[in-house]
Amino acid sequence: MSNPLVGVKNPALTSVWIPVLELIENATRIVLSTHENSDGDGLGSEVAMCSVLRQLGKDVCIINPTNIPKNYQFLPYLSDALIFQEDSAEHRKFLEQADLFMLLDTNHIGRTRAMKPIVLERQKHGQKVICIDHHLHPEDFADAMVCLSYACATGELAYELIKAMEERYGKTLIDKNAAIGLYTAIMTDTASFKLPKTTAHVHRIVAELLETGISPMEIYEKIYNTLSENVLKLISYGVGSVKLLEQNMLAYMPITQSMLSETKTALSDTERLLDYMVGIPTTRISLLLIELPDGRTKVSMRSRGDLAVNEIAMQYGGGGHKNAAGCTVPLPLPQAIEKLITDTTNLLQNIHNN
Ligand SMILES: [Mn+2]
Repeated sequence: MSNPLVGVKNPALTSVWIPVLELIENATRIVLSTHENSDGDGLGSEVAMCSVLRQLGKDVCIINPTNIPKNYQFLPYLSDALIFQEDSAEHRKFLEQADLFMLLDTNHIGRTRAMKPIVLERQKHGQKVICIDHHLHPEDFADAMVCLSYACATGELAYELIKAMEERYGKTLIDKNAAIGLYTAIMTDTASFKLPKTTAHVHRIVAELLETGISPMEIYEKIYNTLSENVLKLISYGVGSVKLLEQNMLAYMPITQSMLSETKTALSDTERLLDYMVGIPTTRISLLLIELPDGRTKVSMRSRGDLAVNEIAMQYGGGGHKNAAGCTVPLPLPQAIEKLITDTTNLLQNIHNN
């Protein structure tokens, strides 16, 4: 297995991609996948890779562990994507017959849920595994892994890979479909080009994508302007339950199962609730705590500056980035709130004392 590359700044990109390019070249049937509860980055990167690999004559199938959120279903190729069912012989066949499994936007194979044991078993019999991601702390499971945390999105790395493929095959591969995927990946993971990793280089990539003729307004409309009356009601409940602590440096929003059931909304409808707390300029840490049906609590965190909330997430088996992380705490909502308030208050105080 190759050594994962983590946090390398300005790597000699072509050489980084050589093991990946070789595995792709030798593959005929390729399965693309991303993490459970997929997002715009994972899905957009799948879409881009699907377009490019099909242009190279590969047999490509997208298989995801969980449903594709409604607002991303407009993306090309996703209407044919499989949502993996463990008991489906057909799904297993697609996964088992692939000679290459390409995982995007997570570096933990467990986040493919029921696909994990099958992929690892097939790997023992020669199926190759590629992992492309930009999160910290990768697991060592892939035959070729490019995990670079300087990247604003997996889509940025998928772009670099596609450029390396263009060079290798001497042809243009970023068509409109690939550009829609990459644009979606980068736009969503940079929170519309405003998070810290949105470099001049990222804007140059986006400029190239726009030159294919894609419409930023149309993509934004489809992904973000999707509020329903139900979601609006959930937002009002959420915003109404925000609490501010520590001189307004810490904000948290509890979401109960009854709020979700009363408003007929789902976990995926809670995605942007954090923005209301981040929008308060005094907040250094914002927490969204969602009561799960099984009694545990899903926690999403955002922070500003040097406050590494991924370290808190890791204590509960989660992870993410320094300023954006998540985990599932094995406690009911009220206890999880208490625990997370203690953890985040300690983090705030440690920073203050240093
Ligand atoms: Mn990502």
